[in-house]
Amino acid sequence: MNKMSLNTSSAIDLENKYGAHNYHPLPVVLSRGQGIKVWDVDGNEYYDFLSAYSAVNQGHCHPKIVSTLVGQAEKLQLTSRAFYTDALGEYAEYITSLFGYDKVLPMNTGVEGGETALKLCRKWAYKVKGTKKNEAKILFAEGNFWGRTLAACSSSTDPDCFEDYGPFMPGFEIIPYNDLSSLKNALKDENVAGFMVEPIQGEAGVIVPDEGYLNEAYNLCKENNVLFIADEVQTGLGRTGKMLCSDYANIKPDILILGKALSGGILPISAVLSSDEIMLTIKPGQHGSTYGGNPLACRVAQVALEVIIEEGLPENAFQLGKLFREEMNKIIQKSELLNIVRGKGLLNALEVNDSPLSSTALDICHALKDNGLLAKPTHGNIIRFAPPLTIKESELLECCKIIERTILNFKN
Ligand code: IF1
Repeated sequence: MNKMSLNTSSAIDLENKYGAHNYHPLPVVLSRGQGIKVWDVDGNEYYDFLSAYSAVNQGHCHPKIVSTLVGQAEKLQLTSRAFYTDALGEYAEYITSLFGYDKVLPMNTGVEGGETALKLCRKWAYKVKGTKKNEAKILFAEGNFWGRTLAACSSSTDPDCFEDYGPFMPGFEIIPYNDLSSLKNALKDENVAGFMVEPIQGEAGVIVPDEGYLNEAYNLCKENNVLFIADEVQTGLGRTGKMLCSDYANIKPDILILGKALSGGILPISAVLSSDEIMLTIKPGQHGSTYGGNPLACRVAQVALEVIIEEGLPENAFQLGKLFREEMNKIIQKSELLNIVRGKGLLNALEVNDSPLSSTALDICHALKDNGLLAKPTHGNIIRFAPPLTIKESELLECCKIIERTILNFKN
């Protein structure tokens, strides 16, 4: 690892001295971003292959999104939902017609989207399905990750997420991911009201389920009058090579959760989309948030979606994702260090041929950083690669060369 400059080390010291230690960042101090690149405080340039965990699909500081942000910020930023604004209705019409739903409930972070979806599911169970009050159950898949709230921790199977945060939310049940028989079995319980699932499990290590799993899971839920809730916070908005990862399965989730790139990485914006039957079970005053649906977020989200469409980002992710996996497979052939590459679109992961308890994947990420590319391991021995979807073929090939050079020169 290169020796740290004073700028870098002083910034790291400050953050460590005064900031909570709830992360262990790579030793790089970023100060500027543009498109697929970021620069550190010493002016070193890096390709960003994390995209803030798929929040920066449109590239850093996208000019169209920034100018919309600035324009609205100078006009009206936040009123609360105590009043109407000229931005929310237009945005709500735009996003509901874009994804084909009756209504949107605007929130801020992805986990608030998840919480909202689960509250809608429970309300719908009691008010529409007729489940006995406080008996509704919701299914989650092993390895799921949908945020850091106590409800999210209650559905987690990762000790780092739930340890010492009990007691946990009742009514949550965990079934294996990518396992239709366990879902079928769990659905025999008439109190099950919903199944919340990621079409590809991001944090678990970019786990792509078998062809047909999502479609069949959706059908099983339909047959049992159970809501299929798609958490597309990370997989949505072009990341996996389609506008939604659910599109590969030709399914229309009963509740769709979006976040991250819904703002192009400019500010926290999430959205929950659903039908009138489900959405209108929540009456005025029964759910909300100070910032949810604020005019700044509405204008930014709408232009962030327009950019995804106008610039053909899902199609670009589809094509360049294939190229990336082809290039990674060539490296795998040349190196003992790597097992496999997996993913869809530009959500991919390399599995390192070492114990998940080893630091090899992290050490490789340090070496990648020294070679000008930023990536981070998810669990243990898996490195996630997720550049902004605006990346060009020539840039992707340049990054594949950086990854190849790093892997072939890597000394444990
Ligand atoms: C962290 C992980 C990724 C998500 C899915 C909901 C949320 C997330 C599928 C919640 C958030 C973020 C959270 C961030 C790191 C990152 C992450 F490593 F934590 F698991 F991407 F994989 N659904 N994921 O991936 O959205 O509330 O954060 O806006 O907490 O460390 P949020």
